[in-house]
Amino acid sequence: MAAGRFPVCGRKTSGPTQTVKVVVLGQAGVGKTAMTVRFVTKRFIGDYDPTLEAIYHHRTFIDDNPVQFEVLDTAGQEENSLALEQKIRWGDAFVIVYSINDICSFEEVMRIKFLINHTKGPNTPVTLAGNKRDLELDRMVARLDGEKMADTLGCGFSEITTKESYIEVARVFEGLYARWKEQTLTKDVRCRSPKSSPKLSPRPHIRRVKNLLKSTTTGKHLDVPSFGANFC
Ligand SMILES: Nc1nc2c(ncn2[C@@H]2O[C@H](COP(=O)(O)OP(=O)(O)O)[C@@H](O)[C@H]2O)c(=O)[nH]1
Ligand SMILES: [Mg+2]
Repeated sequence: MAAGRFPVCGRKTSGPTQTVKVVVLGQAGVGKTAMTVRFVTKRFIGDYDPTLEAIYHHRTFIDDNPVQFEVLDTAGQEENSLALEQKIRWGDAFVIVYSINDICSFEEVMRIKFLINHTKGPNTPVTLAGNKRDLELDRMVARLDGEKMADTLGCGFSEITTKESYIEVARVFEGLYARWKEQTLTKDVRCRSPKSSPKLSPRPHIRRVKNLLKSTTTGKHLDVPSFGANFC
């Protein structure tokens, strides 16, 4: 991708583009699609086909570094563990979404995290997002319970309202990126023997990702350009 396609923020950029593959997981109806589209376009769009499953490509800057997000928005419907595992295998980092007005969606969090641990290992970067904070009157999950759950599972936590705040949604992805980066750096330091080359192995080419996902999703790829400079 040409560097010139990045929004110009009047800042110097540093380093090559980093690509992070994020999988958005959670029960149907919690707002996964709304959240993903909000992140990518800044807009809140009320209703989506609940069976929609797609990968969104989004380029942005975080701390002056160009970052390419590839976000797999899962449908989360009647998902058996095996199908879910295939999608988890594809990702580098994960957002588990529940809805603060739906206790069942909160109970699902544990199962999803267990699957991530099982498939990718316990140190995989994960963040928990309690969505629909604007529906305070219908709240069924206390904020404290969300925090406790995140502590127990060893992941990040935030309560957000996708409907009312773009910035809260952006922070979820930004925070997850920070976790992923930290994790990747730690892994590099651990894996690099004194004699080995400091070169990082290249990330898989996008075509390979498409092939990888052919059997796991409906395979739609939406290349959505950044709308303005998100972090300017
Ligand atoms: N009140 C409120 N509704 C939301 C919010 N986020 C999503 N929704 C609504 O929740 C419903 C399900 O959203 P959707 O993104 O399709 O959920 P998904 O099945 O998890 O992808 C839609 O009617 C959205 O408009 C939010 O933050 N607040
Ligand atoms: Mg959806």
